[in-house]
Amino acid sequence: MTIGIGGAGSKIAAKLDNGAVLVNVSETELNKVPGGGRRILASVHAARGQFKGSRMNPEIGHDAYQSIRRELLDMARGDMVFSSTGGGTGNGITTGILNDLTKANDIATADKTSFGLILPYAKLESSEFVNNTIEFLTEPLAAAIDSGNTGNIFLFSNKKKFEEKVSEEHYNQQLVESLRMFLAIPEKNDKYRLLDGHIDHEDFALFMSKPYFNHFTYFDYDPKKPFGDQLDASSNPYLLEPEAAIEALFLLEVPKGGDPTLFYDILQYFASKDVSPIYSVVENPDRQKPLVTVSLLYSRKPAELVDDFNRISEGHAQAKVKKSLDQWVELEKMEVNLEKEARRAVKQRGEGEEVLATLRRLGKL
Ligand SMILES: Nc1nc2c(ncn2[C@@H]2O[C@H](COP(=O)(O)OP(=O)(O)OP(=O)(O)O)[C@@H](O)[C@H]2O)c(=O)[nH]1
Ligand SMILES: [Mg+2]
Repeated sequence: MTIGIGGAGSKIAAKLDNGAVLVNVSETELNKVPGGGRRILASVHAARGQFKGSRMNPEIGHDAYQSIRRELLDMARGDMVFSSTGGGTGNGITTGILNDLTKANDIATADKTSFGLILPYAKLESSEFVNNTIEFLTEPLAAAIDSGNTGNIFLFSNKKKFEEKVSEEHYNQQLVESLRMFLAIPEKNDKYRLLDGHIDHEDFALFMSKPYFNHFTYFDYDPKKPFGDQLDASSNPYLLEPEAAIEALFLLEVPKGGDPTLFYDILQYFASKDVSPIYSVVENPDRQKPLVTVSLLYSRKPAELVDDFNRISEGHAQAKVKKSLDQWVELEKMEVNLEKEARRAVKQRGEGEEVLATLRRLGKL
């Protein structure tokens, strides 16, 4: 089952799963979402009906979480939850879920909840969205991951949507299709002739239950070129860029009669990174060229996470993100950020390292 919370979360969950449970504090918003299954209206203390959203205020969402807490926690077991991090409803309610997971003991593998989070594109989106996101990443999300009680976290980005001016509907469709490629791995193992390795539903569920960030991608694999170069050039544009992988999984689909030994080079690449992936190789008669679907699990500390978010924002948005950091992140983390900012500025102006040294001496860094 899939759960969609707030505007973005509901629209994306409903596209992925016709039986998705959709949650909002606004009846109007709930009724507008096409597809999906059951609707749950979380109650805020409104005098006359609930037709408004949380107006970008996560406190309202968090408040409303109390009214659906038990039901939602129950449903979220072994499930995938979608939400944006910028608005009030999705952020507030998902914060509630994450805080409760952080406090829980011994969540079984099969009961872990994975999260699909939609991050704003700070360069063009409002600073409320940016502030809410930074608070969400550094506090409830970081704590929940540290507790080891979540499953995979997928950090979707709206960068491509804004840069390429894609309609919301179309973008959601592309994002969901991309996610489907990854989620289809166990079914493809059932459906196609297995040539080597094996990823069954249990293996896949175990992988999904690990408390790391998941960056998955897929591309036509050219066995004559180094796998690593192709992987680096093919990161998924709907997700934040990955960091060094801790664990990995891949499915290689080769055409009919294709070479079933191509995967050894991929294994070797991962071995050079000290990663032993789980994998499988199948024969897909519909393919003309080998296709590989890869997933990397990686870990980030809160400050680094904000930095990743910062990196996709670019240009003048840096200032906006930094202003928000002043509010939310302790001094130590900010210093790291200032140093980076200074480095970037110095490089841009073509000045040398000595400027940095001077700034440091003056106590500006
Ligand atoms: N990709 C994508 N992003 C969306 C969509 N709808 C909203 N967003 C993004 O999500 C953020 C806003 O969050 P919403 O999900 O609309 O907010 P909410 O959780 O409903 O909270 P409130 O509206 O404040 O009550 C912004 O970054 C938007 O760009 C969508 O359908 N697709
Ligand atoms: Mg909304």
